[in-house]
Amino acid sequence: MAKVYLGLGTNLGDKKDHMRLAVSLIRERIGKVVSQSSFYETAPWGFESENSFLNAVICVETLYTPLETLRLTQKIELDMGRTRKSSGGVYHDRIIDIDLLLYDSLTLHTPELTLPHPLMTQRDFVMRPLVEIAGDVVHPVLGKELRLLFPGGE
Ligand code: PH2
Ligand code: MG
Ligand code: MG
Repeated sequence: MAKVYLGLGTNLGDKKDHMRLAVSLIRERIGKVVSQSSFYETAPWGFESENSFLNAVICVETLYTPLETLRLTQKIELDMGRTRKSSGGVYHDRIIDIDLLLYDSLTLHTPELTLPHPLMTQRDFVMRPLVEIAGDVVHPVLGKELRLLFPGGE
């Protein structure tokens, strides 16, 4: 069984509802949700929008490979009504975004998927919830506990 950390984000409509639905679809389709952070209200990062985000991180135990997990999360995004996909660092408002952050201590570089998520340590909206549930997990590339990589952590 692999432990995968997923980052969830939404900035449209009933955000709490979208978060709860995403978590239950992940539980049904991907595996047991073994921990879940609080929901954090955050300002849009990397683009302008009047819609603030709700962000959270969950840890899921799964039998799926990283690429299978990616495809399953993308299908959940589509089924929940996500229309536009971010590409080339251009972001849009969204009903739900599910990102693979860490998959055990695996490092992976493919056109479809890079693990750990290459931008995660730069994003407070990822690191704050991630450190809440996985502060003692070691970043597979940087070799440090996550709580040491987050400015607010100690
Ligand atoms: N996701 C992005 C870009 N910017 N900002 C916040 N606050 N939360 C997000 O989840 C987020 C973002 C790309 O997926
Ligand atoms: Mg994202
Ligand atoms: Mg995404």
